[in-house]
Amino acid sequence: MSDKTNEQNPELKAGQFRALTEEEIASLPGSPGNLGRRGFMKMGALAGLAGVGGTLLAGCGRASTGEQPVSSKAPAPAATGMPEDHVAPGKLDEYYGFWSGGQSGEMRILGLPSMRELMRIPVFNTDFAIGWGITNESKRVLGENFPRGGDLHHPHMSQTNGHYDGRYLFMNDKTGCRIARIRCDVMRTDKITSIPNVADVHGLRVQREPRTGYVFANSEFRVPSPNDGRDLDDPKKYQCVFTAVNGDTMEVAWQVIVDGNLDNTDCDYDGKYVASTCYNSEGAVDLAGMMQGERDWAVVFNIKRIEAAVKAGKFKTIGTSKVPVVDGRHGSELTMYIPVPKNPHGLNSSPDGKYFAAAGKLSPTVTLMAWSKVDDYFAGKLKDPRDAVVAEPQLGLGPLHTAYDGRGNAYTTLFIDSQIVKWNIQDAIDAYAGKKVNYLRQKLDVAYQPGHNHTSLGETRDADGKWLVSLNKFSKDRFLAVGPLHPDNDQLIDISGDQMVLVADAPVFSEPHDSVIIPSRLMAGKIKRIWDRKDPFFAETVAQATKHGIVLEKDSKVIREGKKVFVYMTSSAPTFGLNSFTVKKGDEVTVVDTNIDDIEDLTHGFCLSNYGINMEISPQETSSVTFIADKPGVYWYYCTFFCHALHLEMRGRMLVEA
Ligand code: RUQ
Ligand code: CUA
Ligand code: CA
Repeated sequence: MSDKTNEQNPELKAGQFRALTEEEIASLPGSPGNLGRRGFMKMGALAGLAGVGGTLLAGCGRASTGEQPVSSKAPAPAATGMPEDHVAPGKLDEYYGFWSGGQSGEMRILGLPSMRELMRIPVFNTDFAIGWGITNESKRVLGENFPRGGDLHHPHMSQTNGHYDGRYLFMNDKTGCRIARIRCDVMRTDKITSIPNVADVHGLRVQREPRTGYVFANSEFRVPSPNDGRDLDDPKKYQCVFTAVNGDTMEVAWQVIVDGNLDNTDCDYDGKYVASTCYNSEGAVDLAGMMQGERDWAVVFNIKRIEAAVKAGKFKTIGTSKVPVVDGRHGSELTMYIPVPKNPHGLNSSPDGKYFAAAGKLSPTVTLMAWSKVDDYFAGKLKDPRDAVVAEPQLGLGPLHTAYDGRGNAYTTLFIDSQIVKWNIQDAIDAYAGKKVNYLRQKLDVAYQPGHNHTSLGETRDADGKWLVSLNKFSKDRFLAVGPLHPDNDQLIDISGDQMVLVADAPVFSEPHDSVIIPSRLMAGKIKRIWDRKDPFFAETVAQATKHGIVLEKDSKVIREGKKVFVYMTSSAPTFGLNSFTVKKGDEVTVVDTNIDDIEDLTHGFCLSNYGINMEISPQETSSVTFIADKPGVYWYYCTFFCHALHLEMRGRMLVEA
């Protein structure tokens, strides 16, 4: 590899990461060095703490009729100077946002506070732009016969001792019953694991302590066990299992059978417990049935006891799966069922490591439970699991998810009220104990109907209390019309002061459920600017070339093995190593292209006309694709990433003999 300098930053060698300078960091919105302007931007924005009635709409009628709140009680900052989310041209964002892409199946990277979309990372979907689902390298990750799509809900970054560690992002595919891992150094999906014995995978979280460790996944839909045609219409025999996956090997470690179902999940900060909400304790298969009980529950899993049970062989397996499955239904010493009203949804641990909150959804309350009481329960010192509850504040209609600022406050989305409610944890605890205190701090109208919310670093010990995003399911009138399908509206809210201040609306394509917000300084130096030739992502392709005596960095050559043809070529702006190659109709052709340019941002593509093939080949990357040359004739391949003044001339011919 040559020692060329990086063209954009001449002081750096190619591939070196250029971190923000102190000066640049200080100039970013929200930086300590920039507090003057920030303070100046704080406007009144007081929202009324009008009484929260105990009335509860039956279901979410107002949401589905699309009725809107009349006015926003919290206006955006006045147009004096630059808005707080303004990131000047050439400046870098202070935070990364890793955004779920919902049923698009992809993950997205945003910059905060600008809310600019920086990149899309295909995960469960196919993507022609980079050839995800087309290249051999991506198919090795996706597996044989992969479903061509997925419903990605919850991205979470790996942690060490309750701090983000920049190694991996993990996420679920609700429809395809899978979890995926993205390598943060190259921002590429590197493993996808299918979860057995489940009908979907919804809630997902990572172990915080001592590290990730386990990745925990919920199945929400109850099905027969095994789901092989037995007990088809006998819902009493349906079940859900909770799953722990080893985040290093991505193998399923163990599963736990539960009563009811499992919705969202989160774990503690001590590595001892993980908890999930259940909204279908009724075991119903219709809407009315699932809303029958006034309470459902949160179920807590005792990780050490489950590991011990598995080790002692106290498990079974289901169907053809070899995964150990333990029984955690009522009466088991592995679990604790804490009654919670009503059809609870989000489950969120507080960054002080003390509490976890279940949002009531059909109850106007959030139920706050203490991990220390869970300790007491498993030690036999607490008889009634309900005594783990330390607060149950009344917040408003349709509480779904709660985020934290690290200063003792919690922020809960109210789906039906279209609001974020800020409340104080200690005051809520005192009120539950009978003191006369107002735990409500502010209600902020959001537009409209929020699902998840997320604070910067709020799911770690480092919660910094700067930003909150409200991931709103409806945008209605907030953007230019684009057809009957509307974008979602992700709103950026400044929470650094006493009052929440709405800062920006950001339209997003369906349907981000969840996101994590991570300081860019934490990722500094961790993200590669060009590929390493030894990268495992294409190691198998390199090994195959070596068997053919090919040195990918210099050889451009065709090798035939019977009806299999291997076409090796380099790419270097603005030429492919092969100007043409010839195959016969019916040959199985494998094109292996290596980008030998080692200049940052100099990506090539290989697109083969009329064959439905395109792939990205970034600097120092090798990409390959295998197809049947089933149409005789001349087929041009051309470069799809603008790489040079003669980019259009970067092309060649595949000649297919009849
Ligand atoms: S959970 S808001 Cu997957 Cu709430 Cu979507
Ligand atoms: Cu290579 Cu465009
Ligand atoms: Ca229920």
